Amino acid sequence: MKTIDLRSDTVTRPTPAMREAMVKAEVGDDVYFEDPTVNRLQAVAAELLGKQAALFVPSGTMANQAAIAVHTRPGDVVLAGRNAHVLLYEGGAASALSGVQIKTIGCGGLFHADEVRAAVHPDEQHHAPTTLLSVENTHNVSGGVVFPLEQIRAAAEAAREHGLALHLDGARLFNAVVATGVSARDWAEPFDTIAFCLSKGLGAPVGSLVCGDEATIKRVHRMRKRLGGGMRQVGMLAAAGLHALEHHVARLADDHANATRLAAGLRELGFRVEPEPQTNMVFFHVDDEMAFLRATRERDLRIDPIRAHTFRAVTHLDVSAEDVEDALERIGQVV
Ligand code: TLP
Repeated sequence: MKTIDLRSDTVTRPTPAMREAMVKAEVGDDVYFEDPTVNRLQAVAAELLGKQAALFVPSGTMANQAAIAVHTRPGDVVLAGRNAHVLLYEGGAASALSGVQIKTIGCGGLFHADEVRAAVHPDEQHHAPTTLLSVENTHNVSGGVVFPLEQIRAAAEAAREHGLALHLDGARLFNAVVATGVSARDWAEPFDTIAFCLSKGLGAPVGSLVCGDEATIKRVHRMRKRLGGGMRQVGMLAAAGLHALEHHVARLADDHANATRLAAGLRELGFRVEPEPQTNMVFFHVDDEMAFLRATRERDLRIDPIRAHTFRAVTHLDVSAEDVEDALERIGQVV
């Protein structure tokens, strides 16, 4: 039986065409700025997002944390949506490495401008300075929901009124692009820095980019070195990223259609699916998590719980429409 892995879109393996691009990549020592493929990827990413510069980093976590480090000083407060990845899933890096406190606002990962205004501490000695607003789009733990653009713009305006810097955790930015038709450039416009991942739905084996203006990216570059993320002949990985940006963006629509189909099928089987999938994630309620986990694993179906009684199924490059039907059949045997 074929294993169907819906745990995350991080599990994708490079396609034969991507592997070929990787093998053929021209390389050099990137710490000396001499890797032509990395340089090309960074130029393409900066152009796509409408920013002056971009930096290739090993992971989404390093992208976010290097950006947080350059926008803040120890003791500062960073505002972020509830259950933000930067708070929950990055090993405590924001407090351990940057010494900042993350204060969550809003509901379901989203928030409004007035919630930003209300959360900023007064500029007074008792309070820690609030210096950064971090937005996650699409929002992972809320079910891959898209943060509406107008709401981002209003929140960004509120943040600017108080002198906050703005960071976008756009690990799955291109899912938002494909789901809405809004360009990456438009999504990126309100932000000083944007992190996006090549290694999720885009299907590259590794890598993320941080985009922003020249001066900020120069500081992120120094931070990458400090974090041990200075890499050498990584053109082979950058080639995978270039291939992903060229060939794997439009096809994210297939993942979204597969998620919609999976949600419908789960409902037919009696599961409560919430929220309605907007991108490539399906969250559904299960009473007995352990029994469901065991029974699905026995059928070579991998889906993990994301919190009590809630499973997250993520569609991606290595899951076809047939696999979704197959997965539903296996789940049907379980219930
Ligand atoms: N998310 C992973 C796990 O860490 C939970 C996943 O399977 O979804 N921002 C967001 C919104 C993310 O979802 C992730 C990864 C990251 C940042 C971090 O990326 P990596 O794993 O490359 O450090």
